[in-house]
Amino acid sequence: MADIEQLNGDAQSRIGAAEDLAALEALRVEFLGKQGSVSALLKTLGKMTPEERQEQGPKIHALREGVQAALTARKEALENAALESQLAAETLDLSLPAPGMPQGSIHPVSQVMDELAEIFADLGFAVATGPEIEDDWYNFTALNMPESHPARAMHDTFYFPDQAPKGGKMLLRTHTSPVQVRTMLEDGAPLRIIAPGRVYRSDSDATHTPMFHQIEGLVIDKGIHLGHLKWTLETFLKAFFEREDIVLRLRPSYFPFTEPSVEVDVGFAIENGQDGKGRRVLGGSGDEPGHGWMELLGSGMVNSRVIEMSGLDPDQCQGFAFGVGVDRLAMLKYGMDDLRAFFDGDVRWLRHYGFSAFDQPTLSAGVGARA
Ligand code: 2U9
Repeated sequence: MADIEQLNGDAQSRIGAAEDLAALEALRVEFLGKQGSVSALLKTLGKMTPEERQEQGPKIHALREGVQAALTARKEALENAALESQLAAETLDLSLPAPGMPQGSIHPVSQVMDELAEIFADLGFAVATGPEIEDDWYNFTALNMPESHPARAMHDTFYFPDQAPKGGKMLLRTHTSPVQVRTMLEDGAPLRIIAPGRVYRSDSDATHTPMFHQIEGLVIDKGIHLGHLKWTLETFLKAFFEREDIVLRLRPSYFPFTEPSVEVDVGFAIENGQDGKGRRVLGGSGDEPGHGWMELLGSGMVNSRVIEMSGLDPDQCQGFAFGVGVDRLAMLKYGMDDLRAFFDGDVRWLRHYGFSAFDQPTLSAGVGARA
């Protein structure tokens, strides 16, 4: 009897203290294996008198079951602990860059698009998108450029050979303006949207690529006037270039979709034909000493015929619109000088001018802040 209790106590405490599965297996063999101490006790039952067996049998069987249960419980505990430590060691943060792998980068055009969306979201503008393959009604006619209108020649257009469903011509959009026409037809007034995206013109030299990026803005409401346009552009450009000393000059111009139309120049300081960073200034007219103007964007009050063709009443609502090349904005802000390099996919250029995925533009950190 004393043997059984002693053996049980010994087995339970050693099994409970087994440090790994190998140690536990050794204990199983020591107690329950063929030559094991518990098995040896079981064998003694055969040599006992029936009375002894009746008394000792249940105790020895209980001992064996208790040892077996302790082995099973300890095995489960050790396996769970092993799994926990494996899971902890193999933690994988999928949001981190893969170690040893080549790093991708965010293209300056994508970065500037994100910066613009952030700036205009703060001014209450929603982002609108639409198809890059358009028909000529949305791209031209609705924008006051009817068939045979000379203004159509201002855009060198890529046409498709097939006809549009309504009989017109299919084309690659030459500006993002058809997105605003579609949004006006669908949502009506009031409206405050920006339409960023790819546009296509048959044009190719150092400053023109057949595909480029535009962002256009449109505000439609009651009582909108040129003052709203000027304030919006000033606020946008100050946020984008992250400086308060931005001065604008509005010059009369002509676009078929706006009346009046204004081209907007940004003022900058010139010292000896150079800007503040020592770069030679190109295109500055320099009509004031120490100061030059750079043409940046086009804009105007939306032509009443465009408002009408977009399903709204020009006596009830007015609007302003503007358009600017995103690639050009990126070149000015981040100092690239050749537009064609934007679309070469040269990894050295991308590594140099690209952004980290962590450089998320936010107004609080400054839209151009690098992480
Ligand atoms: C609607 C009505 C009016 C958008 C406008 C411009 C002036 C403009 C150019 C800037 C450089 C194109 O990328 S660029 O070559 N854009 O000068 N865009 S007003 O006017 C609209 C748009 C939509 C319904």
